[in-house]
Amino acid sequence: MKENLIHRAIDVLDANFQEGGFTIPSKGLYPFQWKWDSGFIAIGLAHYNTDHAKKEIETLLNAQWDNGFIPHIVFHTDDDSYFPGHDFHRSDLHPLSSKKYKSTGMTQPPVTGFVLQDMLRIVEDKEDMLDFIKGQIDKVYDNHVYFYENRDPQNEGLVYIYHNWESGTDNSPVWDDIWDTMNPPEYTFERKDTTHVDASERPSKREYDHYLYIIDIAKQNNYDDAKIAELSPFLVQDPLFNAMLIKSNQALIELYEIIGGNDDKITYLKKNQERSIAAFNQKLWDAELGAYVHYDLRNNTPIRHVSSSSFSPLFAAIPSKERAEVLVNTMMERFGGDDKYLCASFDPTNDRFNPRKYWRGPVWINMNWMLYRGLKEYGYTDIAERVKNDSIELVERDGFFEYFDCRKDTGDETRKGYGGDNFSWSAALIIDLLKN
Ligand code: 2M8
Repeated sequence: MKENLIHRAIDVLDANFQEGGFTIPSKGLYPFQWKWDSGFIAIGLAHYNTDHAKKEIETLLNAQWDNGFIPHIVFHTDDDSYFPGHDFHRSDLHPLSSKKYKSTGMTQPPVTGFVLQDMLRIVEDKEDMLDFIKGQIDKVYDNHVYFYENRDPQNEGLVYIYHNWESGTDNSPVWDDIWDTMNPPEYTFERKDTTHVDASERPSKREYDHYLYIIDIAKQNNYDDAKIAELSPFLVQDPLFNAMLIKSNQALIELYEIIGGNDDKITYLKKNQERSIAAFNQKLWDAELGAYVHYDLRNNTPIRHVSSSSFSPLFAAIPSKERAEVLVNTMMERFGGDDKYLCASFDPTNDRFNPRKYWRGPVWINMNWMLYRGLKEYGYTDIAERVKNDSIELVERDGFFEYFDCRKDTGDETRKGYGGDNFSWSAALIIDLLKN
């Protein structure tokens, strides 16, 4: 069974690998290279095709801008089956954007640092991988410097995102609170996602109006970070995004220590790491909910909902042992009933929960992979095993889908997976879980 699932996962990844040396998340629905997808995909690839794993990271980092920024989508081809494409995003508006690659002007969670470390963990030929890392690591470091120097206007140690697409958890109910503060124009555009996936599983037209409006404001200011910080109606300190930065800081520190030299970089990372962890625990912890929450920097208010992002700090060793205990209890009480697979992407006890719609409730394999690792680190072996087994069971039964209904009994005779099929990070991370 295990070997068979690994083979099927490899088939998915190989079919999605493109001539240009990168892997699309899912055929039709997502036809380009996405930043955090690429990271998770490289982890899967490292188990069986080191060359492809390296290529995946290399092509992503080749699209880095001169200010250290790494975009969320790299438009390697002119495929017009995705909206909004490069002609809407117009990365050329920023004076330091890549002259070689068209991209978006927004980013995604900074996973690449810890991905490099995971690639080293996985491969047999450590020397060869370390050589590769030596050639790439400074680009990832520059990306972290970019975040600290441009995305932290109050110098708190926490970086902001200016768009829900930067969070990775695109239409989480968390953002509903922000949409309530906005009234964007009605845009006329042709959706492409709903030609690949049923509209009931995707964001609404009105939600897309909000998404496009925020980009318009950034474009009017040529994607200038200071202007965005001043003007964007969406400005959020996201626990998932900041946890990824912290996890990757730690990985970069440890990799630089193996490589030797680079003392100035290690010092810079350590200084920021300490500040970030302290600020994270101070500002994003909600004692009443017993969970980490998002902070709306534009409107100066916490967004008090529990989502799978609330648990991602476990993966980055952010909470103390005592706080981790409270956090895990919250998760088990709200998300962990016997009638459910771990872990829903949004609080099942909240009215906004929807078990089938995109980031509003379903289980996502990348979030489970991080949760599994975090729980294990803190000694919650049984719950970690449950997360791992639930992930494997869902994929085995429903297929390598993008997301899964978290209810064990859905009321339907036949279960199915949701969103895109043959989805790359579901395949990649199942390989890593099974080989673990
Ligand atoms: C989803 O996001 C894209 C926009 O970036 C979309 O809906 O069109 C999200 O799940 C995101 O986290 C993911 O990276 C991307 C590609 O898998 O799809």
